[in-house]
Amino acid sequence: MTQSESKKYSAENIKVLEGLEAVRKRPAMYIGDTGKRGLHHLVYEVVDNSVDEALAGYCTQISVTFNPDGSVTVTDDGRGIPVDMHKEEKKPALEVVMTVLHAGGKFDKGSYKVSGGLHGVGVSVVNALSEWLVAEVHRDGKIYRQDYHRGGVNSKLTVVGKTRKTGTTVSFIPDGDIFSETHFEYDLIADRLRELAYLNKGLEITLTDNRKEEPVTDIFHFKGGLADFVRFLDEAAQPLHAKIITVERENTEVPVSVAVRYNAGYNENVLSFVNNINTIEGGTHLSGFRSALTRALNNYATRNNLIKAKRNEKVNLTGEDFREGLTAIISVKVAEPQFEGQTKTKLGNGEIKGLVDAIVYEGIQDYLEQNPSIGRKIIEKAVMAARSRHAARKARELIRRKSALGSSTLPGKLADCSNRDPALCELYLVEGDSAGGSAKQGRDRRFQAILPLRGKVINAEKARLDKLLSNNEIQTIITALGAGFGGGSDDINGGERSSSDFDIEKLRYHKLIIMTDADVDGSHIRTLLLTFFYRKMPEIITGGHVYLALPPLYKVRQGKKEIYAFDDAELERAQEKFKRDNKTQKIEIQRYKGLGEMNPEQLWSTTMDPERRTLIQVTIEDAVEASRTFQDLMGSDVEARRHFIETNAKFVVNLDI
Ligand code: 0RA
Repeated sequence: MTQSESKKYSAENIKVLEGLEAVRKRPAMYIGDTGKRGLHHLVYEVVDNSVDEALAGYCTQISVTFNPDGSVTVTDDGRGIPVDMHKEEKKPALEVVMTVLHAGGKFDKGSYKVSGGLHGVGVSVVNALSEWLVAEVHRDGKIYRQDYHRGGVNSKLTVVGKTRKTGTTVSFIPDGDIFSETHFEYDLIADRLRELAYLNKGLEITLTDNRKEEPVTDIFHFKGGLADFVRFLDEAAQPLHAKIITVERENTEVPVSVAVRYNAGYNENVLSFVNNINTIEGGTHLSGFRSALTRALNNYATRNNLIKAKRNEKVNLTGEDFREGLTAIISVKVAEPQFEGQTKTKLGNGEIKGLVDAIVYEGIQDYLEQNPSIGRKIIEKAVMAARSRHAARKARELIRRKSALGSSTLPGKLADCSNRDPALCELYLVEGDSAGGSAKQGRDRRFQAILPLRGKVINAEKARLDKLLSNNEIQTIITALGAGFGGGSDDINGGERSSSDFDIEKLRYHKLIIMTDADVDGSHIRTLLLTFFYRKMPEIITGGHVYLALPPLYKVRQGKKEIYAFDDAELERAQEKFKRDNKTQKIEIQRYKGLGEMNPEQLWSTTMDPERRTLIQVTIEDAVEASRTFQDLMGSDVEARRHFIETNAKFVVNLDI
């Protein structure tokens, strides 16, 4: 290289760095945050590129490996990122892809690119946020390699060997200057890779952890695609029909793939994806699917005269009735998706609704004609759902009539607070009358309300809606919250919105704090409450209104000094501190078996005083995991439930992020 050439090279290099420097300055703009989520997003970004190559039909295997040095390696057997000279940039294409922000688009292969959300920011962003990154390409019989450092090049593109294969390997180690956490979590990555393998039938994805002495490997490879995904989601459920209904239309502009199965339960579990992204907020593809499902099933029922109404009864099957016990996945590929909504996970493209509707309608209709026994079972179940819906409406109206009379009909057990601004008010849902009594005495009555729960909380996963609504504790909670219940159905028959429908704007407390004993019964009640909220008022969880109180497990005392310990490690630390301070005096440990053992002042100071308490916010990060977790715990499968209760501690961890 001549003097001037090298100058020019470095000058261009600086220009490159300017682009990626923006990424290093404001990483959150590109990957959401610099914590655990953002860190894992780096891996997803690299894997997404390989999946794109698979979608284009050139790659069948992807592997992800965690290395002992903390780096991660992603390999695919695609065509390999091109290495020829890029005309405008005058650099190898690979280098451009790795060092120029948003260069990926210039190599558009006509596959389904993603826009919006955090996906598709480009592998150069990963490079920018890595202490080092190495790219290796197998192509044209040669192995090419280039090294990078914090987004800049560290070596020229070099041929390092010969090969008969094709493919791309990217290894990188996240930059500790950028990320607050640099440890990749196996389970988190495994969940996403498993999901990708379900969504891309036949694609084999291998995950390996070489960081421990005993390496761990999982191979995700599903010949059944979405049908296998439905089976996985419904592991703990009792299927209404063994065979899974599938509709697949691959060779069109908007490929659509759907898998549907009904189970004996009452809940709806529908996941939707656009270009492999989980559209948590739904969108036009989901609307199209729902309306097609309702119409296809209703037409089938009418045509085959399957609705057997009793005397004086009018059975009118709505979308809601066809969603009871429904587990379904819908996956579409859209060339230019418009993502909307709070979390940019709602598909906005209007044209997709009709397209999906037409494909699904025809597919389900064909399927039912060929599988009449499945059709009959589904209609029978929907008819029962319709009957239950009518009974539930009556129960709901009863609740509405009660609450319409104003605050004088607030439940008698509720000790309300004096403040009327919901944003400042908290409701403690307390297990048992005795703890409820202490909480009432210990609270700050200006903004803390107490609702003791005495009876059994009904299992929202197993109970029919009408039964759920006739349960005392559930009625009390609904009335105390003041936000109504149910409604919001978008079925084709117009829905039945009424003033008793759930309306989060009317929520009387913006913090709902579940306070239960730290024992099996306590965790059971807590889970039942969370199941109810999750299934019937998910808005209060996604709105961040639900919390768990964390009462101390121990009181450690030496003379007049007391320390509360919230776990065993804290207990140990407290004992050590006392021993250090005073070797001779006796240390007493009291283990709290229940909240009721604390007097009002103790309950206030440890668990209720906003200055000193610890609250755990309940969020639903991963809808797939959450629905499985709740099903495992609360569904009708006894073995799964036992297993769940045995590993109960994990439950809180899963929910609270
Ligand atoms: C652009 C063009 C071609 C392949 C790729 C990109 C490609 C990118 C990645 C990222 C990870 N793995 C990848 N594999 C391929 C195809 C060029 C050609 O051979 O025609």
